[in-house]
Amino acid sequence: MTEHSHRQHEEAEPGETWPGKTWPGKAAHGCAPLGEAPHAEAPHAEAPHAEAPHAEAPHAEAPHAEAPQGEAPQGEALRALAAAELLSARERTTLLTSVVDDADLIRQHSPLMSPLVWDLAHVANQEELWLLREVGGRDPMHPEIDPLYDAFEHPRAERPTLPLLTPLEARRYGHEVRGRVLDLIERVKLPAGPPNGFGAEFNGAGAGFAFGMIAQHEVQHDETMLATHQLRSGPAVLSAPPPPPAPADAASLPAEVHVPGGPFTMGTSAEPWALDNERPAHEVNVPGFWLDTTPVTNAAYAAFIADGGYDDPRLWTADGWAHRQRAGLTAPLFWSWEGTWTRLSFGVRETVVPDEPVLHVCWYEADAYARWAGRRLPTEAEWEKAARLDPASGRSRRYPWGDGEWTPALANLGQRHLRPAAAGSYPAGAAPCGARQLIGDVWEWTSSDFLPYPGFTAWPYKEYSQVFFGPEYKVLRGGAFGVSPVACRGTFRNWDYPIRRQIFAGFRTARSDDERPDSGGSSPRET
Ligand code: AVJ
Ligand code: FE
Repeated sequence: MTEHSHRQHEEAEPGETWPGKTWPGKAAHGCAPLGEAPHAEAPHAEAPHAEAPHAEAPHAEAPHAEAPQGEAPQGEALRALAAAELLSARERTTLLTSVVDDADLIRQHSPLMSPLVWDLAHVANQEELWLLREVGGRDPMHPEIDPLYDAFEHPRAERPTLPLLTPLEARRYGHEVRGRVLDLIERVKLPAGPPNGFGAEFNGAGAGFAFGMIAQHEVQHDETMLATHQLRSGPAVLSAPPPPPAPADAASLPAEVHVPGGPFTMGTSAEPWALDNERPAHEVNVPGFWLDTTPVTNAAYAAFIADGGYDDPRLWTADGWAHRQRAGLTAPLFWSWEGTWTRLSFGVRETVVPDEPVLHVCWYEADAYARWAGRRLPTEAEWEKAARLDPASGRSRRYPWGDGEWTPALANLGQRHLRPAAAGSYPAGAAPCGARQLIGDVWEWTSSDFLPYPGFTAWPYKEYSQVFFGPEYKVLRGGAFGVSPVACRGTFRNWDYPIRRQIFAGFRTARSDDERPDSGGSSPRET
């Protein structure tokens, strides 16, 4: 596809930003000097470290109005939680890499993606680097393979040509690392630190954060591997029960909900496993706005197509129109017109379901749709305010439903279903403003560039987030059905190029208080 060949020219895959480039003693190429690489000291004895002084935290905590995180697990509870999260991530990794044969694991299903066997060994390699070496002070197990699994050394398109571990070797490596990590979790000292150790050395007070970071890394690759499965051709190998049916009130929900103007606390300094780009908590003033109650549906998106949305340059930004022309975009990725719209879903061609959120659209398509609807994409701050602000207390909560952990009744997460639920689903997970499905179902494009928050400090190294900050990447929020709850919360930030469509992304639209409703095309619910 044109779209794919175009993308092959892109460098730095955002997909591979996580713990990777600058582990101790490893030279990096390109831009940023690596002065902030994690400490590069000699191997040390396992976990005898005294608690690191909290002054090592990379930023001073500003006063903020976040919900208290009194229940943040510490000590033994943290040990159990870390082990459970790592084990559940591995169950999913194992499933995604065992439903296809070895030839399929080695094959590259799209130039946008790594062969699945690369993800498998990369996950193990990152776990070895950050947990066994950094937390546990162990020597490298197979230093010669490190460069193969450094996401910055080789773009995805190149990975099939590397002398990668075979599927058997990759599985064995993963098992060996994991066995040692489970031993380490049992024995490591997990001191109470700044919120579970963010910003503190991994061989000291930062150990708890390191385990959470690696659990989140693996589940993020589980989502990446799920996207590879969606791109792969051949008979279906994955299946899952459908999400719960839409509740009775789904059809009568208001099209949009109001969020009053005023300040709110964006980002977090209290969430124990929040990654560097989610920090610190800071106050942002967000003027009043209206937000779609649900993500934009397939039916609404089909109306945009039928109305000539793909043929009207006035609806697109200049870059968006150029991309639409070059890539020949006429409908979401995986859609095909067969007298009716059909879509390919994990190897099964099906009729597009009208009331499901639209999936596999790029930022340019989302932006054009919003203009057609007389609206715009929400900013990242608007999205987070709608999702987190509790008007009763004035505090920002962890999730739209409150501070309590996810349960399956609250949002479509965790690859339990392989599709989004109908728009209007999950009433128990609604935000105070009335918006539904802010968490789960589909990632939601926002209008915002991926930028650091005031007071940002890169941790544990610049290549996780910092090297991606700037106008080339747009922020996505909320998480999709393929995202694990351990890597999903009201503050979590994802980012990608505005042309990307293989991710599980949809969107919802917004308008400011002073922007009229229906100033442009049909609103989503009039179709
Ligand atoms: C944060 C989702 C952009 O998978 O593309 C995994 C996460 N970085 N390994 C991605 C990640 C390195 C990253 N995103
Ligand atoms: Fe990675």
